[in-house]
Amino acid sequence: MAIDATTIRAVARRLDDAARQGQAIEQVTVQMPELDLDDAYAIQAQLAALRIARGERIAGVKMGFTSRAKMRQMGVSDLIWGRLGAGMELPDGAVFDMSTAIHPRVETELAFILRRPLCGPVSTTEARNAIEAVLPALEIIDSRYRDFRFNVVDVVADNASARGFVLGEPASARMDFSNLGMVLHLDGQVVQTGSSAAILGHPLRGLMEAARLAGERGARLEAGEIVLAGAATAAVALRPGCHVSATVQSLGRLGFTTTGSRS
Ligand code: OOG
Ligand code: MG
Repeated sequence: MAIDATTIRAVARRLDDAARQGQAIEQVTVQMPELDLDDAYAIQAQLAALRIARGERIAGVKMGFTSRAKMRQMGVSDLIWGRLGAGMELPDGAVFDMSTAIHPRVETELAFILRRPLCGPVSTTEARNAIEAVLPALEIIDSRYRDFRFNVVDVVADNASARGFVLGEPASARMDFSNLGMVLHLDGQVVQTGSSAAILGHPLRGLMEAARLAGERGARLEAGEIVLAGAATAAVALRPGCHVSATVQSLGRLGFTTTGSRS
C-alpha cells in the first residue's frame, strides 16, 4: 500500500461524486503515480462501503478483461473484478437515462447466480456446483475517467467502470454454456458478435477467477449473488434514444432503451 486510509477515503469520495454527478475526472494515477493495486482495491472497497452507507445492498461481482476483445479495446491485459450494487440493476426492457451517466457503453455478457458461496481457488466441479442459474446479460460500463482512458490501477479504483446491468431469463446451470453465440444489436443493427467461449475459453473460468481474486482480497462470493463473467465482445458507445438488445444462443434475448442527453 502506498497511501493511507484517509487518502483512500478521499479518492473513493472523488470517484463516487464523479459517478453521481455524471462528471468525468482525471485518472487518479496522474496525481498519485505511486498508487498500487492494493490501494486500488482498497479504494474500490471504500466505494462499496459508501453505497452500503446509503442503504444499497451489494448484489455481486463483475469480472473485467476476461476476453481478448476487451483487453485489446482498452489496452489492459490483467484480470480485474469490481462490485455490483443492487441499485445498478435495470430490469429487462427498462429505460436507461443517459443524463445520469458520463459516456456509457454496453457489452454482452453471461451472468451466474450462485447457490453456494465460493472463495479462493476452486475446481471446475466446485464452481459448477455453486451455480444456481446461468443468464444472458448486458453490462453498462461508464468509466469515471475523461475519454474512457485508464491503466489497471485507475480502473480497479473506479470499480471496474461498473454502472449498470440487465439480466435475461435464468436457465439451468446444467446446460452447456461453453460456446454460445452472442449478438449485440443497436436499433436493430448488429454491432458486435461473439461467443461465450471468448470469456477465458469457458465462462466457468470467469467464475473461478472471480472466486480466486475475491479470496485474495479477503472477500467471498455469497449464495444468491450475481457474477458477471465478463464481456465476450468489445463494448459499444450508447447514444440517447436508442434500443439495445442482445441475443444469446439457447438463452434468449434481453434489452433496454436509452433516453436523456449526454452530459
Ligand atoms: C473496464 C471493465 C471491463 C469487461 O467485461 O471486460 C469489463 C472497462 O472496460 O471500462 O467490464
Ligand atoms: Mg463487463
